[in-house]
Amino acid sequence: HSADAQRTDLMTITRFVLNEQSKQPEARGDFSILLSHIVLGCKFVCSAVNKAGLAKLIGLAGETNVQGEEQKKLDVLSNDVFVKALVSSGRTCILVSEEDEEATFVEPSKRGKYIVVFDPLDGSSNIDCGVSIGTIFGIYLVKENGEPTIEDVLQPGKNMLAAGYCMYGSSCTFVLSTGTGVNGFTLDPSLGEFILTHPDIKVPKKGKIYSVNEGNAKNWDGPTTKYVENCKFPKDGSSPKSLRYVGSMVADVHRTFLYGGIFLYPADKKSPNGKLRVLYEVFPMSFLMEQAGGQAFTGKQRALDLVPTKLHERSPIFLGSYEDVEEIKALYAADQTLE
Ligand code: P6P
Repeated sequence: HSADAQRTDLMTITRFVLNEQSKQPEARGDFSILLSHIVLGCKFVCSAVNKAGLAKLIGLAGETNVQGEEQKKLDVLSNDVFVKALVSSGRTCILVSEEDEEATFVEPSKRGKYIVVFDPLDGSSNIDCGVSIGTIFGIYLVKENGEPTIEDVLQPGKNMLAAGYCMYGSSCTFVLSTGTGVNGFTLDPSLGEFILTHPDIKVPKKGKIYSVNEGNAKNWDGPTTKYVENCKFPKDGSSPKSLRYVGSMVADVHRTFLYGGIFLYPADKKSPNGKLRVLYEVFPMSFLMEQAGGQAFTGKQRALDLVPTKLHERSPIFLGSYEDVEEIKALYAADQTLE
């Protein structure tokens, strides 16, 4: 009987968010409507990404189709879909995308109270070899009721109302937090619905995996070098950690949520602010990681306390299991005292 009950009690993401929002007395459904448009965008991208492999044969996105027209690259196509979905939701006023140099200010007639920062297809360089990629997004409330300005976007990550990502891999997984924990949903293609499959995700307190591009080791600073050294040659006689690095942030961070460990994209001599972007990579993943009981650190401070000054600003990031991040925080603190 219980198996039957489970099969018929489908907790879709739409139902889940409506439940969550019904607990907010002042909620008028705007957030649920916004989220449903983000979910629509992800379903479209999931379908387009899954067809990408066939693109070579049938000339879809990123290839020249049979009429010899250059099809849009998947990341450009995904960006177009998200911008149109978010504008048409009537719930947004400013959009910041990895794909667009400037912010999009929604026309007054379609304006709502939310700001969405997003990377429509992060890791898209991995599409051709079939590695998982993803959409990452964060949601802020506009600060002032007057004319929206870029100042409304440059808010610390701790001001985010919600954040999430959708990973296009062996299955399509949508991970979301609206500030009361983290939940994972898997797309059931036969229903076209995201179903709750990972309720209340908590990152293990300590992990056995470190995730970093060791190819940058020559340029790392002292604390990162020491930390990675400890992962490989533990001083306390414990067994060495495993290295897992996909090179696609959504895949590396999703594994960290489920298996624990630490993901690092440190600063190095070539890129003093690291590579990952603050607004739509570092903040959403840091928001989620804290909601799942983990930590996110920039090498200098709690990642969510960072106040961005430019739209596409970068920051070093160390995020994952609480205790693993504590260790690298201690190494950076010790390094400060030496200066
Ligand atoms: P590297 C993908 O290009 C990306 O933006 C992230 O998804 C990923 O974590 C990172 O860059 C990988 O960078 O320098 O290790 O190839």
